[in-house]
Amino acid sequence: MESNPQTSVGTGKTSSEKAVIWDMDGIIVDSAQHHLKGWQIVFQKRGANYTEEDFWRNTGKRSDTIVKNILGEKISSDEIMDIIREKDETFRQLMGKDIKALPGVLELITSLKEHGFKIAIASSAPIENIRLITQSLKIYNRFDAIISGWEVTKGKPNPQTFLLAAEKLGVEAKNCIVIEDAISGVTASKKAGMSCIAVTNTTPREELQEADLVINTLEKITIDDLENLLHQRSSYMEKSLVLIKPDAMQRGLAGTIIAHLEKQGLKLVAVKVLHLNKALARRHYAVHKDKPFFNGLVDYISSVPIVAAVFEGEEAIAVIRKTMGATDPAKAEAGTIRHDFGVDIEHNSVHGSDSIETAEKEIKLFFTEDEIFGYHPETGT
Ligand code: RTP
Ligand code: MG
Repeated sequence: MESNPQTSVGTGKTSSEKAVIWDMDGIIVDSAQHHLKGWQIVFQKRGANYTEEDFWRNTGKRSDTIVKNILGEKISSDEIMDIIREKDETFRQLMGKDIKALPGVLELITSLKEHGFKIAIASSAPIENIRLITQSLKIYNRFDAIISGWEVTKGKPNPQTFLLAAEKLGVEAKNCIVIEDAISGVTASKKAGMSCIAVTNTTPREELQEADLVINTLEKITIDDLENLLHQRSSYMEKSLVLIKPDAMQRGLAGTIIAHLEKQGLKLVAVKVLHLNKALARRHYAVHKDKPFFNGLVDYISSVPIVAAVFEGEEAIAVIRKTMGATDPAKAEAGTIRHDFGVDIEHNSVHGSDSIETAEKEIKLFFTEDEIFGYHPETGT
């Protein structure tokens, strides 16, 4: 018996490490027909029909979800476990005779390890299936972490499986690429804030468009393609400082403004209430120090306690500037924060950084690194 791949919990804060997280069924092996057969046998015994269409609709989902989808929510958890055990035993008997890696898989795993990528399996399958397949392909020990469907409370399309994989690997979500064939897996990877390559092994191309890259086979994927995906992603992901200005604070609009920004898909990664002193106000608005309105602006922003926040997301800076609207509320487009809540050019409710460089400087004025939490959109958990 081979030893367990490393499963220690990382800090999640390392920045240079990168990882590829593999789905197993439909990506590493073509196991669909054996799964279908296994399900058909157990469902038939219980008087339910399980068509190929049912099968494809449920692909990528965890077994307990599939049982409930077919036999109804009322079924007891003991019975669910019996059905799944029986199905998996049948599956492993059928699969055991027929384990072949899909084209390009073994070569890509070797190449990833040579190029310093960490690799994990994050599958909805039980650990017995993962062991059977990876041990028979002699790749079990190559993985730095293995997550089975039963280690999470919510299966794909919830992002938990992938977030746990990233945590075990000690690699930030934005530096992870998921390889998936199922729609639920692609959705989970995007909710986890990861890049995604979808392979059309089991699902038509047009249904996988949420992925960053859709390909027909892993044979053609190169390390350069993967590096490009990560680079593309890191250039989209931005942080921006947002201040809720005194006029909005005095009218109790902080929550409303934060909600507006969250609705744009931005994530709140740091927030505090503070009363700016003049020195901090001057440093924050230093670019305007020679403008006639500078002193008034400094007095205003330091007049009462305000909210400072950091938002993160794809092109966060542009998204926030657009959501805020023009500096002068009178010129701001309808529906923008400044149009809806701003009073005049000074009392314009909100500040947002205007470039990547200013965002970096401004965030450092208000927050230490420990106060900022990385992109970690654990939706529904
Ligand atoms: P902010 O920095 O506050 O997000 O606003 P912004 O980028 O849209 O505008 P910016 O040009 O950076 O100006 C900073 C703040 O100065 C005040 N201002 N007053 N009286 C004036 O002509 C004038 N021009 C700018 C505004 O309160 C603006 O938010
Ligand atoms: Mg500005």
